[in-house]
Amino acid sequence: MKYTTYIGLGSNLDNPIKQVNDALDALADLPDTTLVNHASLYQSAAMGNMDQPHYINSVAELATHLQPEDLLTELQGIENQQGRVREERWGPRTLDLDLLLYGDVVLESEQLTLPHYGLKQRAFVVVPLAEIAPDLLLPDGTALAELTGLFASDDLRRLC
Ligand code: ROI
Repeated sequence: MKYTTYIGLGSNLDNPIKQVNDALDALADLPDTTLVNHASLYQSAAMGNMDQPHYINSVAELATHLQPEDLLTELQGIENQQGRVREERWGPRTLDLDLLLYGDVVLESEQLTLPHYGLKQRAFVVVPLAEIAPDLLLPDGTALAELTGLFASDDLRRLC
């Protein structure tokens, strides 16, 4: 079975634009997986602990034969490859890859929660996701288009 899955990318250290672009290249190279599309890059103030640099975020759409846990392992491999050390919660990071959605799968395990727990509340996830999947329905039936209106236009700046 091939599944459509969406990955959130974020970085605010060590040349964040390059980190996100390198991560998109790495996603395109994953086994049994195709990079179908990706959103523009967006800049935003840090959510949570504000005392850190602005973030660059994007979202990628993949078509994959990998199971969710195996995909998660691959994502952690890319994070590690790009110099990520397990840093403080809410702190700055070289590269964060979040498994946002995997088909319509709803799952809560020790390793993984699907859909990603913060998805609906985060402008830096919802806005790029809506750019590439404007008609998407979340597994609970929420239309993504309903969520985009909840964020202020200055929450995010679209770069390219
Ligand atoms: N804030 C923004 N704007 N973008 C992120 O990717 C991001 N990632 C995080 C926290 C620290 C929650 N804040 C963020 O992990």
